[in-house]
Amino acid sequence: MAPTRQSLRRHVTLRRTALLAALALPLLHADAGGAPAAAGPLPDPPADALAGVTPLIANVAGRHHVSLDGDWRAIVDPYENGYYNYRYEPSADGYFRNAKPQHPSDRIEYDFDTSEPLAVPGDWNSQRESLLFYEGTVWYKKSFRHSLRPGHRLFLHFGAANYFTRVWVNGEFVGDHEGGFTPFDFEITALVRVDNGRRDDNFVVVQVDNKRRREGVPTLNTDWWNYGGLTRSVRLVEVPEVFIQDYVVQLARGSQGEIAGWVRLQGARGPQPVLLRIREAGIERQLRTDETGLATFRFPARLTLWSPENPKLYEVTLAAGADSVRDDIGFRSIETRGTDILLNGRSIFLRGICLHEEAPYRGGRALTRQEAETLLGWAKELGSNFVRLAHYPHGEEMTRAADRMGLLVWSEVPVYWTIAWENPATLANARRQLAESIVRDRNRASVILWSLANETPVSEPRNTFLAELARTARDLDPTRLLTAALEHHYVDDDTVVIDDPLGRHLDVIGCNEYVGWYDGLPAKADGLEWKTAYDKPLVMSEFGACARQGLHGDAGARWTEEFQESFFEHQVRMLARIPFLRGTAPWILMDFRSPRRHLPGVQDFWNRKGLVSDQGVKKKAFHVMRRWYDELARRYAGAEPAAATAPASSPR
Ligand code: GCB
Repeated sequence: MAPTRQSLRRHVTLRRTALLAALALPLLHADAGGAPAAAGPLPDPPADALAGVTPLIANVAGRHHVSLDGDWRAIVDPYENGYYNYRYEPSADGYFRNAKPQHPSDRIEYDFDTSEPLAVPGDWNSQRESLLFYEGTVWYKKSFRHSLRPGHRLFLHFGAANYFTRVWVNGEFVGDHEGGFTPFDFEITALVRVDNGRRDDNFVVVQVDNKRRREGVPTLNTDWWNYGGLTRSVRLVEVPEVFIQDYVVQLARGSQGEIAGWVRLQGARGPQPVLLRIREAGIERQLRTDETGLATFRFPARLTLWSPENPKLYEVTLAAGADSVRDDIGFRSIETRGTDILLNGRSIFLRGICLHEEAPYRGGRALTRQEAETLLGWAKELGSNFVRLAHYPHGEEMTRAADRMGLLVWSEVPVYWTIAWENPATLANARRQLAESIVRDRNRASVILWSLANETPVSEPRNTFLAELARTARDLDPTRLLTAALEHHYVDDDTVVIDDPLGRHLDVIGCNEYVGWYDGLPAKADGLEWKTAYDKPLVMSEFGACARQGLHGDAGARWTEEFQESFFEHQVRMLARIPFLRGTAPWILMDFRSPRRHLPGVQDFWNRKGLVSDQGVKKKAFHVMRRWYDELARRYAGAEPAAATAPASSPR
């Protein structure tokens, strides 16, 4: 018998509680001096921090799954008539029932099966002209058959849905999710009807609402398109009763010759054996979980390290009972020492570029593997070894492609501009999104930086909020570096200082500056001196100027390619003078849609700061950066392993 909505709600709550334990993972970490400490669990994050996080199954693509991608029937519902009755109370007969008239006199005022479809994954804005600016609810429905093997469990997994999502299976509520860019899943084992040969045995109905919310993450105001919908893949993931929920396999922090990590099983009663194999490296380890389903490990290994020059990935397999998972994982170390960033012990300069998750040529949100590779290919042509994935977690195709292509990644959460710092629900939401993105990507060698925020104004409530986020990130991943895109201020006409108190919690200081665009004219950069309150590496995480591709004129004429080119020439000269600079990420690789950009004939709802147009045509400024990056690559190529005069560290 299918559970009632009440019993299911209880079930979901119980399941989530179990996940809190799962996310409170034991992590292998080093002390601030960089010497690897003995393996041991970190204190659990406070329960409230991760409340509501769904039991994320890591690496769903690497498991037995059935894709629900393709056409879904869709109903555009700006007044949420499918959820509320005429008193604006939740209705028992909402569209999630997927009701059908049983008699000619029945009155049912919706019908999924005759409604126009929308493609999943995909945003709705770029699929129908009438939805370009739409912000509100769309209902999605998909029927599916599934033969659940005996002794197996079924999860419904969403790569992402923007922004607030409610999910029902066969008319039963299974859960909701807030946040537009991170994965979530629900167990539906008890709800799914066993296949009896009919195509429409089961149906899933999803309400996706992309209305902006003041208390949301992000909040009301951004500079990117609010693409709504089921923007990433939807999958049924079938796992045995006892299954590998999550794992971390990476170099021990501070080491280049030891692997450390853990595997977590769900559903195990008592200790279980787990096999870890990295065939190419001759590694085969028999592990054993403890009473809670957790196995930790640490052992020496001789590996070819992952780097942008040689993005070596090893096939890693984990097997436990009837379950097994396969992943491609690279091994590298990342640390800081003073103002240096050390990759595999050598000082590097992050020759970066910022990217939005917007498809080249066609526009819109969802990125295929090929589109991710096109964007990252342009980054490589620029001479980059680094990308800033702004301003929210991009799809997994992107970080997987970065792993394969050898691009270091800055990953961030949409804590952008003016968040409701004093609202505890907003903080909980931001922590969940951060946790979900870390849980998804902490086996990606490419990801070296978790960024907590972008251009957030300093205040006590904001500092407290972001310090909490820093703690969440450290708890979930003590091996990567923390950063944030900070603001700066002038102490006199020629001196700019970065001293945001958040810097105390970061390993790498990010800073956005628009000297020569929002702040004076390009030549202003020539006389500026930069100072910092921190003995830490600086990454200039944004600087840029708009140019409409193909618009030419004098270097003094805004919006022309020549103005943008001259802007970058002045910038490069200024940046080259900053002694503690260890990375740059100009704003931005490709022009992108923005509802804030209105200048007719120039912007037309596009932010034109791209170094390439949305059609992939390079602007003149592209070549200025390219030349500088070539020079930097040569300069850093011979960097010796950093002398261990001071301990490498990530202050905590
Ligand atoms: C910024 C923001 C970025 C904007 C950019 C701009 O500082 O971080 O999201 O798109 O400036 O173009 O103004």
